Amino acid sequence: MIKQFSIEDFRSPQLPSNLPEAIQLREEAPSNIALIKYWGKSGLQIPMNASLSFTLSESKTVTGARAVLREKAGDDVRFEFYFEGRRNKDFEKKIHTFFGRIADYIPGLKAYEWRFESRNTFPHSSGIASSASGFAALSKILLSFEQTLLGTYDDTFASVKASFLARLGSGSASRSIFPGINIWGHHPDIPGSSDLYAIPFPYEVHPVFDHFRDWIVLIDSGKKQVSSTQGHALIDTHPFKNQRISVAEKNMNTLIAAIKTGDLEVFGRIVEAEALMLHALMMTSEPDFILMKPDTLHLILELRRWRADEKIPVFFTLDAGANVHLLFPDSQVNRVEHFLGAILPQVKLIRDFVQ
Ligand code: 2P0
Repeated sequence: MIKQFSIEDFRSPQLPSNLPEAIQLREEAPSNIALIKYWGKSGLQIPMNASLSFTLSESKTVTGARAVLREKAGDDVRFEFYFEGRRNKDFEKKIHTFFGRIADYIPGLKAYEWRFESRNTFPHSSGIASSASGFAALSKILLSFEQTLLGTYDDTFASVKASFLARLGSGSASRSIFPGINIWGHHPDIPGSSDLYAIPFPYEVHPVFDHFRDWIVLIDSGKKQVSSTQGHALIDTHPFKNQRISVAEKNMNTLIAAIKTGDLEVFGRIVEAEALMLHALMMTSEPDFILMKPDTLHLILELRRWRADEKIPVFFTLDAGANVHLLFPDSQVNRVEHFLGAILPQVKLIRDFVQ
């Protein structure tokens, strides 16, 4: 179990007086898919409920950084951010806010002038959470930077601090630091869980989840209809807010038990209930959002029919969009391929798996 850290633990010691002139770093981080959903937050990125996710393997952000020592440290972080070869001012705005939140925890940040170059291994607007992998990769760079200046941290602390920083960029990014299964947010029954950072699943995972698949069916690759900021804000005044908190807490306990024992039926029931509840919350917000498309529902209903007929362990989850994530054990790959070919023959697919 990971020991509990407080905000104070993430403050860094004083920098040495002779800093290196230039530092070059490169890190990558995968995206993740939430099974217990994070939807609703308060204060500075404090989640309303604990969430649990699978870290993916192939869908990653790769970021390089070059930091050159400034003559004198400034009051502001000086940087340029290039995404897929082009300077990206939209990302710079978000990262500027992020740096404002984390500068106190990475004291060397303002002593250098930065240039970041970043790319994703998955298609743009594919519905894969690029803010999760993007802020996780950036946070890992900041941790390597700090260790270059101050000496190496113990691996667990370095990852926990990277997760702490990543959360301040985007909540779900906190869950992209550790491989496998991550839990972010305090839960009364999970020792070591914290609102400040994610932890790796603190129990034994049943082997049925080894190399577990997440195939993302791209129903719609258009721009997101509801931004995460807007989505989280809708929960503040939502009539079902308190029920959501208690259901999420219970679902977490049931899902954890199913992951330990390998009970795929219970696993699927909870994962699908969480996906539908996320969408139900959006459909009952003020204003409301209907994010599913006809093909989303078509695929879900056909999947359920097929599953009932053939008794196969293939389940779905949804993000805040129309795309469907199919979750299943390694053993079902060929059958899922056939099923999709019959139901949505032209559809684009990203084949990923749990790291
Ligand atoms: C999740 N989502 O748990 C949920 C489920 C989307 C649906 O976290 O405002 O981009 O940056 O903390 O992490 C999307 O929200 O939100 C999200 P911010 P984030 O993955």
